[in-house]
Amino acid sequence: MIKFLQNNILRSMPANLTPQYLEAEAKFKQAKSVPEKIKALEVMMAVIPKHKGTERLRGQLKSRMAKLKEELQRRPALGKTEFLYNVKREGAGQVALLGLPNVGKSSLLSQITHAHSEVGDYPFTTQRPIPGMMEYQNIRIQLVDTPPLQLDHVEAGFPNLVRNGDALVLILDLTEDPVFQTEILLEELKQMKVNPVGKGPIPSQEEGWIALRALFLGNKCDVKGAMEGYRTLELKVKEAFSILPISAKEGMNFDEIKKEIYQLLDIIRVYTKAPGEDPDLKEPVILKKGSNLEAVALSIHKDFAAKLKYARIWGSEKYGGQMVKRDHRVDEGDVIELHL
Ligand SMILES: Nc1nc2c(ncn2[C@@H]2O[C@H](COP(=O)(O)OP(=O)(O)OP(=O)(O)O)[C@@H](O)[C@H]2O)c(=O)[nH]1
Ligand SMILES: [Mg+2]
Repeated sequence: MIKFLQNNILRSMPANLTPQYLEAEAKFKQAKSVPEKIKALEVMMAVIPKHKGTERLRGQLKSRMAKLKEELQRRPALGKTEFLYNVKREGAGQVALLGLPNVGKSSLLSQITHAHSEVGDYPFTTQRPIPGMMEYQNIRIQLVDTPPLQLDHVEAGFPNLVRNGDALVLILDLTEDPVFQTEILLEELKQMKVNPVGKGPIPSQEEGWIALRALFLGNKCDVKGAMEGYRTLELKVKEAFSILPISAKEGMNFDEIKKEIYQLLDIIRVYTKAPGEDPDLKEPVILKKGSNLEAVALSIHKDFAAKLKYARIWGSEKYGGQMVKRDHRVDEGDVIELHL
């Protein structure tokens, strides 16, 4: 709808609009929040030439402003909660830890990262998202502990947090009917228009929906009888998803968790080197799986991508310093010498 309105405004635009107006209009189109949009629209209304030719456009701007102000009034408290749920992304990827109350999300975050998130033996201990950095080999991945999901209520900002992330970890308490918990989690994700995807390629999505890779963790394996819960859960999900039995309390399977979370991100690490020198294996270049040499150059500097002539590549046994062109696909662990 907004796109339609914008197109409409564009089409009826008279030729004599000033650069200031066009600049404000560009800002308006890029604005993500309602206050930002209002600010840009105010500028547009102030600088638009006021004559007969812009009369219709001025009318459209005015009614757009009225609608935006109405929208702002309708949700006065939203800004603050949304702000709390706006977690700045850091590291190689952002992964949300999701689950029902008391399943051990905060315990896992506190054990596997250096962050602290309060743990309580009562539900609803966590009331806002808490990020922490998980170290995996030579990279860091951001995990975000979240308040518990519940069927009848989703906090404003929660869906955005989930949708803006790179992947999901779904945590189940194996001592409390994990299959039922799974059904609730999947229903919650549906309401957020998030399609969790386990193994295999990411399918294309209907408009408004997004797909995110997801991993299942069955927690509290240290408790007697938990493995029975794990086996029923495994039967239900293992065909479509990766799943691990864990104990956040005892650190069980933490190496596996890290590896699986890394795999959720669909990224690769390559290393660059200068001619005649060894690569720095502590500083990987992180790229989406399927990236090519041009993407390697671009991640270092935008000029590099433009100036790139060829590269020499070392990696899996097939090449040993072979010369390759900019569209050459790179793989995990490749060492690359860029020539400009
Ligand atoms: N035995 C056992 N208890 C655990 C494990 N992980 C968490 N717990 C306990 O389960 C309770 C809840 O743990 P939290 O980490 O606070 O769970 P949460 O999912 O963050 O809870 P909310 O923030 O309320 O949603 C605490 O009493 C933890 O000590 C585990 O692996 N084994
Ligand atoms: Mg918690």
